[in-house]
Amino acid sequence: MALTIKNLKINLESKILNANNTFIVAHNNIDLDGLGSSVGLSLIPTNLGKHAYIVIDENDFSMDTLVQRLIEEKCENFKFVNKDECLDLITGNDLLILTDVNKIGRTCFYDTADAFKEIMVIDHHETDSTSITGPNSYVFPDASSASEIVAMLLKLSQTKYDENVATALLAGINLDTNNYTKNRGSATLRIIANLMDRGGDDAYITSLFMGDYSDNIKRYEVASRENTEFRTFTKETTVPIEGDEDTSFNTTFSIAIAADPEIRGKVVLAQAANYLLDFADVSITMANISSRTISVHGRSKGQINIGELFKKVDGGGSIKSSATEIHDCTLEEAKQKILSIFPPLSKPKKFV
Ligand SMILES: [Mn+2]
Repeated sequence: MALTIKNLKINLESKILNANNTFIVAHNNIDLDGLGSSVGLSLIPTNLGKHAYIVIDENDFSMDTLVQRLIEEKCENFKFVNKDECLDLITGNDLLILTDVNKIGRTCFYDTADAFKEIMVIDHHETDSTSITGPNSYVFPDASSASEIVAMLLKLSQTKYDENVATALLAGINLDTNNYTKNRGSATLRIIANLMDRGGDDAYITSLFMGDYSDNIKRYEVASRENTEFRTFTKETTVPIEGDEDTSFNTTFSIAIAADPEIRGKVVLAQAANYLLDFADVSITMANISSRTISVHGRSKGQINIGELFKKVDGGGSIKSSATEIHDCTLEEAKQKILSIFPPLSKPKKFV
């Protein structure tokens, strides 16, 4: 079958009707195009009397702030689930749609693709050897964005949608075309006009990007010179040598820790930890998120397993990223508690 929106519509509708549930997932670290196209796509199963779920498996401190705001302000009525909730809902006869991505490895289902009976791909990125290909893969590299493809699909299927969905789709196109200036063909421009006719709010999208400035700048406030100190610690690395005695050497690692006396949000603390990791092997940020709770975020370049270390303070995470909360103590006490999970540390160095 030729790769056209019409064929996509026919194939998609029959797959949806044959499945119990439809799950929609974008790439990890979902962006506005992933969100806009997911929201638009979810209308198709709903219109066919089927359940549709959008899977976003990010914890609340790592999600793109623009995506978070668009979800809160425009997409509240959609069914969002995380990966675990999705796996609980699976019946054995379900459809997974990848949007804005064509590789299962770039989604949260990298290890659980087998749970779905059918997988479809709707995307605009070029494919390579690790992409999902075949008759259920609809990749249109000439489209500006996944949102453009989905807007065309909704138009073709005469699906009705409100101004919030139009805005979400427009936001996806806006992001991927750099405010409608690059990668857009005449088809893109027609879809942009159509979405604006349907109430797509470009002024809102522009304000979304402006608001990102305020969120972004806060990371530098958290990681200010006043709040941040650097320390080092050493760790032994053992090198096994075949048929000989192992040899070892000590490596010195740096850690940057920022303790901010202001009340902060988790997103900002996570962004500040990411920022500080440019300057150290491990970064920690912390601040009160309420009067009695301190939120702590850790990042590592990978040589130090930060998730493992955070287990000692009731936290969790992975080798490179972790978080925990500490209750009913001062910021300084919380800081000492976090520093104590590391090997003996050097004296602090500040750059005030
Ligand atoms: Mn995209």
